[in-house]
Amino acid sequence: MRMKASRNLLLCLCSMLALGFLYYSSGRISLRGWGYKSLYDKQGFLLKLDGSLPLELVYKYGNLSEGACKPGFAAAKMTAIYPNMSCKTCIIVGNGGILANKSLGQKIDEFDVVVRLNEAPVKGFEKDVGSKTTMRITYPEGAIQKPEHYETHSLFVLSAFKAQDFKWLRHMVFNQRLRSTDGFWKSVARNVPRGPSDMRILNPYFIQTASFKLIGLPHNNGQMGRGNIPTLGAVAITMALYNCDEVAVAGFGYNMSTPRAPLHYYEKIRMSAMKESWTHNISKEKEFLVKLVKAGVIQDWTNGICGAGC
Ligand SMILES: *[C@@H]1O[C@H](CO)[C@@H](O)[C@H](O)[C@H]1NC(C)=O
Ligand SMILES: *[C@@H]1O[C@H](CO)[C@@H](O)[C@H](O)[C@H]1NC(C)=O
Ligand SMILES: *[C@@H]1O[C@H](CO)[C@@H](O)[C@H](O)[C@H]1NC(C)=O
Ligand SMILES: *[C@@H]1O[C@H](CO)[C@@H](O)[C@H](O)[C@H]1NC(C)=O
Ligand SMILES: CC(=O)N[C@H]1CO[C@H](CO)[C@@H](O)[C@@H]1O
Repeated sequence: MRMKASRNLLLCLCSMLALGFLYYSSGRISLRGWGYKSLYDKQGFLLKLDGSLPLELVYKYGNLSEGACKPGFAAAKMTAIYPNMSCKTCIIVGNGGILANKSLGQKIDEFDVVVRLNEAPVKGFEKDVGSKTTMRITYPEGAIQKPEHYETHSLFVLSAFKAQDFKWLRHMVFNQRLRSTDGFWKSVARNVPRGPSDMRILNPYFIQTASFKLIGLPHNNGQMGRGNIPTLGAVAITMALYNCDEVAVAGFGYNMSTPRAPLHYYEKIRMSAMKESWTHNISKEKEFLVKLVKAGVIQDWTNGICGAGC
């Protein structure tokens, strides 16, 4: 009796193994017409690693050896248990003259979040740059100086690059007089018509990430200054890449082969007036922007980043 039982068990095990092998190999070589869906694609990569992961991660991880660190894994799993169905589109409106006379205003206003930089005006330019401003990211020297030139509703976001920028913000929040402009490289705004609840400080993480991780500027032993400060535009794009589902830009890119074209959309200064920058590395930053546009990470609505080149 015992013999028979174990022989039956063996038989059962054998057929299960055989079935298991058939199941496995049918997936492996993708035989058609077997009546069930393959676990593998035509190249033999695992298709169904984990249903709660987005397909591109499933593909990626199907190839990873066991124990390898899986980038984005925790975030993807969190999204599965804390779903957020709202999807946000953002546009960063740069200040470039390339925005002039393109009538993009209406399209810009359709974005959920419209980010503007420094003193870029809206009033009088609505047709080209839109009328909506969700947030205006600035540093003290770039902030709009005349209170009446601020739009009525927007978040005022300080991108602080140096210690005294925080002092400046404190003066703006508490409506205190600034004693001197010492430490600023240009005259700064003396009044920002925003209540404290409409003010924010941009997480410096985005400056650091833009500078060292994305653009690849030199660390200079931790000294911020010569050639390693990202432009505000690059910082804003980085912030958007971390916070938005889709990111577009407009008004980016200076074209030095058109020296007579306007530098900014709101003033008559020409491209040829642009000064060499001591702090920024424009060519290195351009490589970064071109990479983003080429890969389709961001959409460039004025086509100034690549021109005819991408
Ligand atoms: C998986 O590995 C194969 C062979 O090493 C490689 O050709 C393929 O690009 C890899 N696929 C992914 C999604 O990493
Ligand atoms: C935009 O149009 C205005 C009015 O037609 C013109 O004066 C200006 O030069 C144009 N700007 C550009 C950059 O084409
Ligand atoms: C910009 O970066 C490039 C490549 O790293 C370097 O050769 C060049 O000197 C830098 N320019 C400035 C102005 O820092
Ligand atoms: C710069 O302008 C020239 C001349 O109009 C044009 O051929 C080129 O594509 C432009 N480059 C960019 C990056 O826009
Ligand atoms: C489930 C969840 O977290 N939903 C949030 C998604 O994001 C929107 C706005 O960004 C919130 O209003 C929801 O509460």
